Amino acid sequence: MMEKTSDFRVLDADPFNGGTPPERLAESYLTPNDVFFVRSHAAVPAVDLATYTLTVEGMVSTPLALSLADLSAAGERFARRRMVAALQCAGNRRVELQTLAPIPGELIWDTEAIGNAEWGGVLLADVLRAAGVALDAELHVAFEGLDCVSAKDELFGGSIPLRKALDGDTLLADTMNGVPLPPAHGCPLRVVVPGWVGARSVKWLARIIVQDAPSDNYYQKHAYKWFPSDITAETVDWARGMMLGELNLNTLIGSITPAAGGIIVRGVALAGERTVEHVEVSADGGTSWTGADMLDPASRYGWRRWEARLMLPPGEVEIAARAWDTAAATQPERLEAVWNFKGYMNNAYHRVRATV
Ligand SMILES: Nc1nc2c(c(=O)[nH]1)N[C@H]1C(S)=C(S)[C@@H](COP(=O)(O)O)O[C@H]1N2
Ligand SMILES: [Mo]
Repeated sequence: MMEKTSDFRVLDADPFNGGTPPERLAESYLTPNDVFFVRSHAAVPAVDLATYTLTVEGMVSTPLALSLADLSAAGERFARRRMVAALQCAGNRRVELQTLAPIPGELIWDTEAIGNAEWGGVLLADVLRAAGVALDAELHVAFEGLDCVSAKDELFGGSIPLRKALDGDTLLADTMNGVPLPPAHGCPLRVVVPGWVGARSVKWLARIIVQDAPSDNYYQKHAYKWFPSDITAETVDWARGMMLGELNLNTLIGSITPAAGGIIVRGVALAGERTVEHVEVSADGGTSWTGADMLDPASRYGWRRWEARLMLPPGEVEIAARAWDTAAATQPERLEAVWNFKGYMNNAYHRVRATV
């Protein structure tokens, strides 16, 4: 794909899926668009910008049909906002879980499926208010994209509770790092649900439906559900399980480079809707820890890069990293503690082997 760098890690050519190589993960605060991960369940849809319309329908008093001009005319109907937010696929770090048991039919991501961007657009809350949405905490806001997943004979979609949609942070974004959304990332318009799994940030957005239940879409009702560790592909009841929403606390090691007398470890950390307070690394399996320097200020939705220097004798070593959030919570030590048969939300200590 022309829009990506030559070192972009392609996991699947059709539909196009891939992400950031680990050595570039913590390179910059904002992930450049040409190395930002792509998770798409179908081909990029052809969108005619001249006739493109976003509809807002369902349980609203004034259904809307908005053109791109309606949405983007600065300061006219809707105030424009900018927000830095990390986006992460719920399946990121699945490769480690697969060492416990096979996870068939899923993309086997290492750490590629995460990025941090500055998104620009209008607030979903403002658009919902303009449509006269009922202020009922039990409602849901469903999104539908323009990409048709042929195997499912269905457009991609999903939903979030109305309380999240009205939180004043969820964006209908038309820019990414200061330029119009690239085609692979949802041009001309996508949802950005900050702090939540990437699947709810529907790309190529065409319809918003306010309704009294979560979306019936396959990607809400079936995929992107979390099941307890004792549930298997054979025993699963798809009507059960938890629809994934907020992201959990996680830290990812990007690069490990030699330094005088040891190594420098760099990575990123994020905490869903909370804030990353601290990151630490261990070279002895978690018995002792060294605090990392935080390279970015505390942020609610943006990630924080970190860097740690470890003095080590020459040899093979396994580095483990964990983060702490503002509730003084940290990550589970072992992969077994986070196992679920679909391989979502792995936030066990991140362990990477290196040679000093
Ligand atoms: N329309 C549409 N929106 C979508 C998807 C999709 O396949 N189609 N994939 C979702 C998933 S699972 C993720 S993780 C994010 C990825 O966003 P990105 O490709 O911009 O990184 O988009 C979400 N929005
Ligand atoms: Mo995803």
